[in-house]
Amino acid sequence: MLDTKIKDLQFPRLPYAYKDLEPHIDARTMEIHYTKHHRGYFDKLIAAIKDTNFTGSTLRELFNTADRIPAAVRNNGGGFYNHALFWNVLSPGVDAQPSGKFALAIRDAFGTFENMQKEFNTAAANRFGSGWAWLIVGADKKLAITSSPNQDNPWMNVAELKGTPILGLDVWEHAYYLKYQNRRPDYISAFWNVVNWREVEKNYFDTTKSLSE
Ligand code: MN3
Repeated sequence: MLDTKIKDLQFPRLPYAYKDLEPHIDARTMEIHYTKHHRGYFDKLIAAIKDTNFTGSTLRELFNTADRIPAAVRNNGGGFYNHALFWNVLSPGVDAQPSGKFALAIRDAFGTFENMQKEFNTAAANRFGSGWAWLIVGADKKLAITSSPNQDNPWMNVAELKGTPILGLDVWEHAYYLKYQNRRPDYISAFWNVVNWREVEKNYFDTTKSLSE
């Protein structure tokens, strides 16, 4: 997706039904989030690049120049990418936990799996206003936690900590307000019940492999 020309991007299918993440994330929130918010970022991105030089650009190129592109391109480009990643790292009926080399990499960076979750929870809870929390792979191939405001992400040249996001959590109120109202910490704890570790692990291996090439 990062290296596809923006004019060729497709709006992705949701890999499960709206109700499948209940009770942790409710069906109504999923439906609005996917069909209105995510779809909105996609449609506005396409509208924002129409008849500009950006039609032949990729998301990677936009993110590398995030501080120099129009706000509508940065915000909607980030919003499109971030949600596509987010849907894919969620899954109903998760049983798998991180294993093998990925579990070792978590221990190497954070001491324990629980410490990693704690650090992630703090990043997600303390992000003021709207934004995202991330588990990323740095250029040194080490795992780290960060967060970003609005629809920014760790690919962007403006990121506090740059890297490849392999797990993300949307902490915009639209992601949780219907079910959790102001209780963002409850939404964050519920999120861990629906993380698709197989997909996160795949993202980790794809990233470390491409950093070795
Ligand atoms: Mn959202």
